[in-house]
Amino acid sequence: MKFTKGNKSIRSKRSRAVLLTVCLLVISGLIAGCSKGPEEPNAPKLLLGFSQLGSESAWRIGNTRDIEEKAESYGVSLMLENANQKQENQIAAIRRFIAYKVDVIAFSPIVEEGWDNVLMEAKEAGIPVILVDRDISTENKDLTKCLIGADFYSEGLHAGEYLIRKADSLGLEHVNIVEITGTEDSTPMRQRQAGFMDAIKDDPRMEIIESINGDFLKSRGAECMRELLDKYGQDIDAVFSHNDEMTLGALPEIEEAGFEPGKDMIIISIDAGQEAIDVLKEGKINCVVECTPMLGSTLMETALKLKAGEEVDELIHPKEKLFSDEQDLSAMEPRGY
Ligand code: GYE
Repeated sequence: MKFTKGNKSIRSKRSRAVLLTVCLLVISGLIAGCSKGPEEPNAPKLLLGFSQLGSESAWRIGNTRDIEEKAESYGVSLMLENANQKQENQIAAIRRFIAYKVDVIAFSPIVEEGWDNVLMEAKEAGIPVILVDRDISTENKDLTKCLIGADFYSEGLHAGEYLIRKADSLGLEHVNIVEITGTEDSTPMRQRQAGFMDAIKDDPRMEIIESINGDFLKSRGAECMRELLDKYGQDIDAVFSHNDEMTLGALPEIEEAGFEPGKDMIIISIDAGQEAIDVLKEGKINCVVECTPMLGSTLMETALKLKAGEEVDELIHPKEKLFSDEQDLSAMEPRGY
């Protein structure tokens, strides 16, 4: 468990501070008849338990870093646990947060199903829960307070709309698409796929010849692409990859098979981390839909509101853009992830 402000010291600091406060109260009460003691100067405003799902991508690493930095700047004491891509580790982390009596729990669920029991335990303990990045699937809507994360459906939709524009500009009559998806049963996988399908479904040129699970990992992106190239070779016109990591794994495979990514095959990715943007500028990727990992400030503000007993918005989507070979990208700011 990573803990950014000494947890053990909090209790002993608290008991010393309580003793001090009591003494000060008695003295000041005796002298001036005053009944209010001073506040403990270094007390954290909030103790937040956050279960991160893993470190599979530049997106995820940027997201963890942003949450750590924002906890620091908002004066929030953060208990951070990394689940290394395992749901059972996330469930165990949430149970530890409950046992520790944190003020607020936040987590990025690796998949959508299977959270009801542990979230019921948090609810019974009276601890509010924030979903970060990904959603859960449950009948019981009041297990969590809100979701702070991207609109994955729109991301998929924008990716599909770009492909239609690109096919128009190249005058393509038929487009064979291979899709490399993210982690099965995760929100971004489900929603990006749904949005993309909806964007292309009424265009008779568009055909998804295969959809394959790349688990959001670079190594899997390479493996999937190798498999697809073996099967379909030059029949592949477009690759829709659910994240930059898998795209960056797939590109060398395409080159090794003797094709020029970005020219012989249209390459579409999601996240828009720095490395993918650099490759987009080189012309090997045609389009990257932005998905921002910078969710830390909104998370801290929302957690502080919940601690104060205030209402919060149920759904908070950050604003996101699309970067492609349709634009002049020479003056782009560094991405920060
Ligand atoms: O696109 C991918 C990461 O849930 C939005 O997870 C996130 C996705 C992101 O591993 O790179």
